[in-house]
Amino acid sequence: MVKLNNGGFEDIVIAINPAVAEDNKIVNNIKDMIKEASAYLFSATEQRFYFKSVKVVIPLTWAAKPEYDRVTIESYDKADVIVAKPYLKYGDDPYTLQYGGCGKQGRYIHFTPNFLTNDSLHAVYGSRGRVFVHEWAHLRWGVFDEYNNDAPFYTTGIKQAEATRCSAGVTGQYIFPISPGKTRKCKVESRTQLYEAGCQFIPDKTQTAQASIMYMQSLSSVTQFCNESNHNMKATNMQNKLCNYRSTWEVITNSSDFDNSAPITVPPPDPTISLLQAQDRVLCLVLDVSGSMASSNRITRLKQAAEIFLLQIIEAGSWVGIVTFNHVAQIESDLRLISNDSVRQTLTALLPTTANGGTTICAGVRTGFQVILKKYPNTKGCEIVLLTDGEDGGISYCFDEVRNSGSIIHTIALGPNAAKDLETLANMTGGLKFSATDSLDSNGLIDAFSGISSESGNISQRSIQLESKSHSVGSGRWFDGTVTIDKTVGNDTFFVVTWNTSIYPPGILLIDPKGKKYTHNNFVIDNTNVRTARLNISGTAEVGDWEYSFQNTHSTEQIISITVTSRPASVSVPPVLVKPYMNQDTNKYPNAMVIYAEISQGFLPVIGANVTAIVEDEKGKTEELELYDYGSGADILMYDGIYSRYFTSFTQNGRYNLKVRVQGKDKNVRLVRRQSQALYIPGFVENGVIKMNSPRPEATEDEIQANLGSFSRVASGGSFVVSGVPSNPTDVFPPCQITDLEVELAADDDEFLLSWTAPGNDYDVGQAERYEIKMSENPLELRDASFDSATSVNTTGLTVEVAGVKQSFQYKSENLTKENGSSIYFAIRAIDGSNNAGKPSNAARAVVVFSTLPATPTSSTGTSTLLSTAISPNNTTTAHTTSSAISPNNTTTAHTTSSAISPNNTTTAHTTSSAISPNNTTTAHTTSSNVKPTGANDPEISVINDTTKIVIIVCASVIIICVIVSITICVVHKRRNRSPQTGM
Ligand SMILES: [Ca+2]
Ligand SMILES: [Ca+2]
Repeated sequence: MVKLNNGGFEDIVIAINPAVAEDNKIVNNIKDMIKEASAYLFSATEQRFYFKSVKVVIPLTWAAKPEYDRVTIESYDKADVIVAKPYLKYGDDPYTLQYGGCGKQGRYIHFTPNFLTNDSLHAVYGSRGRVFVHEWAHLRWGVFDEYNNDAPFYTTGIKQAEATRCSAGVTGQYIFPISPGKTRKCKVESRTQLYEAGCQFIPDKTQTAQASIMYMQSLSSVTQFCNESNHNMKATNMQNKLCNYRSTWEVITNSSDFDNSAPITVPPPDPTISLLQAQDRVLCLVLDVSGSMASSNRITRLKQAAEIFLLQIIEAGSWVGIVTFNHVAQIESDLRLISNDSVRQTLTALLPTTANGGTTICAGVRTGFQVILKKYPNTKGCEIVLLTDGEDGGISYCFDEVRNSGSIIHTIALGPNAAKDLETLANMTGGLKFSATDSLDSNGLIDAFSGISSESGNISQRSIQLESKSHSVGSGRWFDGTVTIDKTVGNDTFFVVTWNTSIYPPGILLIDPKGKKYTHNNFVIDNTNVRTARLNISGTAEVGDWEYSFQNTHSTEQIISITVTSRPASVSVPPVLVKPYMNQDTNKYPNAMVIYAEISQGFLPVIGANVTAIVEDEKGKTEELELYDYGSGADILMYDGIYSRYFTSFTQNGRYNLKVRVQGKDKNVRLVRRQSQALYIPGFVENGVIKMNSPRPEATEDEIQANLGSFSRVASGGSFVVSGVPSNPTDVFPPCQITDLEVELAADDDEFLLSWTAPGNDYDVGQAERYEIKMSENPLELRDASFDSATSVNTTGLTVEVAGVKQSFQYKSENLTKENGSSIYFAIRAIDGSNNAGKPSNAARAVVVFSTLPATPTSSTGTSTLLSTAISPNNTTTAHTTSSAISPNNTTTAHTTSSAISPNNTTTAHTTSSAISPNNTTTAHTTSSNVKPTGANDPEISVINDTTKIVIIVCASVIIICVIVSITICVVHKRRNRSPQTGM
């Protein structure tokens, strides 16, 4: 919860992972880094922002020191910056996990201990303070990298390529390493018009370029972000793609931080760095036992769910107390150390089973504090799990106490009447927020309790939910399913079955992957009104598919549920984890929500999983939605392990809760190079001498492709609150912005091939009705304000696919002026059946590049102006007849022939009035038809008429020999010599 106070960022939390070995150098270097970063940021932001205070959270695994304060609401899981080892042995690249798009805050910055302690890395990343500012801009302002490891070069014309960078004024040399110490100049490949693979841009160590921090903060001259005047719009980087060709400084100046600040005239003070140490987990359950808890079986479900928490979720070594409350509060148990199973059992026996009286939430919270204060001098860093189903207008009376307590309050709202202010307690303390309905089909209360695991970063002890499912099962009927136990989990595995009516358990059959059977005889049955059967698998559970079958032996239909939890199998192998979250936790209709699920093993993204979000409203109505990691719609990056989707199916006002199910089927965990990192500089040119750094260490495929096998996960994503939903909603949700538009010049014709992922009727769900495509030489014209007035592309014949489907469209540019190296930008938007128009897409860039013609005897050469002009399908205006000498893409005779005979080909006689006039209008069509050899007015260009055929014969007879000779190589040459360039 970083605050901005008069330009100073306060309360930035940097947390060290408990697995990092104690090293004071890490802490000392963090202090130096922040101090340097503050001054650098202050100057880079024109004296607007600096770092005022930072809290470093030391893990409990480090020795205690008197200068360490106790943590309050800070935790590893919520930290802005984490210090943790990379999962693989390589990879000290600092990076920021970004998921929300341009201008949106990221999740965290990750530094490795080696990055913070190994000074030799300064040569490749620059000083740590500068790197921190680079990452901070990612995290805080949602700007993106201005380099691109995947597209390191872009073309600017014939045999001309440039390094992807900002500003373009950064100077250097393009070199190709041959052997250690030996380099040569890079070549531009004619096929791509880019530098060959392996070519590196080596910047001059000394230069004058002042921008940009998001490109190469390590250059001593770089002290600024790229701004409107020096931003490089041609660079094929994420900043241009995701921020629509705006400079990083423009994005920063559009932030709310900028609105809430002003230039500071005096130098800012040095940052204050405080050191806090994490402590043992101390938690008190504060449970509502008011009269309303007796309805809808709530008190029984509370016991079922709280039992799962006490027996299966809370980590060994934690301290737990229990308080119940109605109009008054009562201590059921003082803090007990979870040292063994009998303590867990003792605590569950103290869970409430009866309910009556009123609801006084503040009394419950205060008594929870009392329980903690009996053992500790204050409540800092302690947690309260507050469950209530009741209305209580008096919550605000204890807001101040809660705020001053330094404790974290997690809230669980049960049923539709839980107090509206409840979440405020969680919001002010950084606690989790859950809601559970009275619908038994959803297992919501068990999911809520299962989601309250420690945020210390010590995942080796974490309980992980593998399955959570409920079904209404008819008398005598079966409820079957499969749970996959993968090799990253398996310790302390519990299968829990609950039912809601019969006093006897249902028939239970559970078969492990080796065929071993478990029945109700193996389960511990609680035949009191709690109705739970629990099986704890001893040792490490067998890896593979566990099949379960439950038969309802009761005379009437009843709800049966299964919950499976487990802990990691080994301290050395991180488990696959699922973290669901939303873009916001309160939403006003008609804004859309975005649902995310981050799936990872260690810091590796897990890709290829089936991810389903289940959103339930207060009345128990559920909506299921697949989440995707394809880099379209709500998902900004493909294959980063963050699966995303818009959610707009709001049925009513109030709380909604989110649950995510994940199934991985024999998928590999794959390392995707993290975006939003600091650039690894291959070397510098110093006084004309190239000095290379050691090459960037890369993990091998074998190391990355650790086969994960199948896995199952279920995770609660907490709750959100929606207001303003009308009683009879109409369609107000437009198709989402298309973010993955790409364009290339089709290789064998004078056509642009546009491709993108179809948006939906409502953002990325459903099916839109039509598209609008615009084009311009200036991408800025294709933004919202001027999109309508930009030149339209005729989209006749273009149909709309269902959301998520990759589709393409070939567009024939009749009259397009194309100078060599000129850029043409396209943008697209979708419109739904209710005329809601989506935002214009990213502007995709095509670079028109014609290469020099090879000196073949029959082809036109660079000096053969007339011929090349006449046959060039790309040169449609007289203005270009001269430049076209070198510009046609007819590099083989076969091609020139086909160009010459193309009925679509325009001739020198044709002067186009508009530089970028597409064939969308009748004018364009007329123009085009005017220059046809036939002079036909039919705009249908696909028909070859008689006159054309004559032309074919004439042309063919003139150059027939060449056709024969070169027919087999023409395709190859064409592709080599004409180079489509995509914008990204
Ligand atoms: Ca993604
Ligand atoms: Ca719609």
